[in-house]
Amino acid sequence: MAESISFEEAKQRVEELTDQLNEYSYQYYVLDNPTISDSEYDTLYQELVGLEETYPRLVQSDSPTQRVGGPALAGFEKVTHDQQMLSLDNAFSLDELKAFDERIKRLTNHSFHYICELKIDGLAISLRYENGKYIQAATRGDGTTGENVTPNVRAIKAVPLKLQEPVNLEARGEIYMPKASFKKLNEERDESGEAVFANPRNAAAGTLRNLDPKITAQRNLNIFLYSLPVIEGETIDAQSEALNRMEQLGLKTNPEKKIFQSIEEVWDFIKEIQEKRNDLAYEIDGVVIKVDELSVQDEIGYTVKAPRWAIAYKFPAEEAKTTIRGIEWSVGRTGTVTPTAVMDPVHLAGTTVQRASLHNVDLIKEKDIRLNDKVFIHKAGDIIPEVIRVDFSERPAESSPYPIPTHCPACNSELVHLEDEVALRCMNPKCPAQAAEKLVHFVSRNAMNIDGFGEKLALQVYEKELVQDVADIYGLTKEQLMQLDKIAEKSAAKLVEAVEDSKKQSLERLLFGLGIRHVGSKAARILAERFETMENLQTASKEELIAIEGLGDTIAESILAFFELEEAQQLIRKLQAYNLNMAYTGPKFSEEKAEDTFFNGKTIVLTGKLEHFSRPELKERLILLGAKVTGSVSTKTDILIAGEDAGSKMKKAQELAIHIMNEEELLDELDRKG
Ligand code: 1X8
Repeated sequence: MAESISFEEAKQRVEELTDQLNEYSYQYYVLDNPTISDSEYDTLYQELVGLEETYPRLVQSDSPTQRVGGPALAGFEKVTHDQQMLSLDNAFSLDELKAFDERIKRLTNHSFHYICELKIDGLAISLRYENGKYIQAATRGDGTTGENVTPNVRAIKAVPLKLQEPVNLEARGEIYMPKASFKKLNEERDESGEAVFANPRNAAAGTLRNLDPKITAQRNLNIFLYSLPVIEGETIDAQSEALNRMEQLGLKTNPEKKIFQSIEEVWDFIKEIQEKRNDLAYEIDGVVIKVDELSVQDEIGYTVKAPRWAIAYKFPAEEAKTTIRGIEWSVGRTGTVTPTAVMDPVHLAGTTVQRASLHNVDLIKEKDIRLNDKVFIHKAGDIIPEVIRVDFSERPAESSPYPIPTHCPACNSELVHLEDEVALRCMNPKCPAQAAEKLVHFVSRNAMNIDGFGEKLALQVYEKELVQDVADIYGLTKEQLMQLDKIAEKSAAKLVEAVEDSKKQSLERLLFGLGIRHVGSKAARILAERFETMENLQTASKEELIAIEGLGDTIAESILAFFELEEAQQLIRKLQAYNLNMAYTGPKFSEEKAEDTFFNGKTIVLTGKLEHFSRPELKERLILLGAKVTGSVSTKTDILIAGEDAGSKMKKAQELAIHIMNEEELLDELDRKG
């Protein structure tokens, strides 16, 4: 289609698609009100990608394809804020709020209102738009100078690339990670052996300060804007008006806001919000109370640090106090040694808590946590129990600093504290704790998914020395299994069968099961689909790995490092000797792929109107068959698939004597079996 229309027509269509897609995105991410299906969106998106590939000059700065365009950065540049980004004074009680109210009434004789908004627990951000186009995002930094995080923030879908009107403005707000996304991210990180984030705020900060916008794009950050320090050519009279104006322009604001006459009404609102706090999809740490009228705000003025016309009421943290009874050290499958505090059971935010992750040794030192200390605990992101601080006033006189282990609790080899890591690590590749955890992981549901082979059994066969590494489970006999606790002949036979069956599992499960650092189940699937066999992956170059959408440098490097290890090569040979399947047999293109398809490895260009396929549909199908689909005809092109009204691409293909295929032939080829 694209080729049969003129440049001018393509230009018009690109602009139309860009606007349309931005509008859908706005409805979905800002208004939380999707108006088309994901697949409809995707079809339009792919059409835009196709046109932009053909005519790169037509790519608009606000094109949705530009959200994750750029390369990873080397570092962040500094941005000086035109107006300082101030902090807020805090209040912790009704009395403090009343004092705030009285102070304000001393500073103005005018009547005014209070506007209440939620205090989002995220990272302050400043966004700038010129002519309605997104041009810059900067972190708060020290209030005067922040960091330029423009590419990362562009990857956040709730940030519009273009406003509803061509205005120049600066808006400020808070970037946050929803609780559910935080939970999911940490589960994935845990699964792939990466350090988990302590709370949603840290996860958001870590994501935003990451140099690769691709990572930001994967992480589901979100935003609420709450102030409009600059909007050129307009007069805004009140905070409530600023919020409405931002909403009108397409900037996402928080719906929970209300205007009141008195501080008593404000207090009722605070109580109401406190009740709902745990039901919100994101973390808040209080309510911000502002004088609504800007003329009164100006009259009241500022201290050096904060406005006098606003205050943050901070919720009392949901905390509990208990006693540390012990610290357990566990060795993960990648050798990280992590401490867990064991405490007297205590009730906290709806559950009984007895254990809290201490994350790493540095945290124990930092907070100076000792045995028998009384500590305050809370739940990060409403989910994860954490030790906040020690109550030093109750520390027993005879207490001494907690001795950090120097040797692995499982194998006694010396622990190391790697330069760039917070974790203590056992470097012994034969460490039994690591091996046992590796085995637990290998048989687990998302890996080889061996029926009946749970964690307990995995630990038992390891302890009984029936296996040394994951490959050994394929040599287990019924008789050996019957020696174990609670395993009768029948279940032993079933287990042997389940183990045997698992040899057929598709490559991605094996890859994930091997526990390569940073390779979670998602990355494993991408790798398996792309490389198809273990051998292809083992011989892949760094360039090939990095080129894959959805994989970053870290994963690529980790894969290369893994396959270079002699132990890894040996393990794979051993698994091969047991006849494990080492190819991708996953869903989707398995039937077609199993046959040596005609399109595999070919570079293909699509042109003209096709009767039976939409362009994106066909493109995806061809890619799944191993083809590379590009936008323009060159000497590298193997096949031009030409529909009705094919234009310049057809001509060029003829000149270059490239194989031209019509829709009929295409259908024949796709239907061909064997
Ligand atoms: C910080 C925050 C403000 C608001 C919400 N969340 C925050 N973290 C708001 O005004 N709705 S204002 C603010 C500040 O001025 N430092």
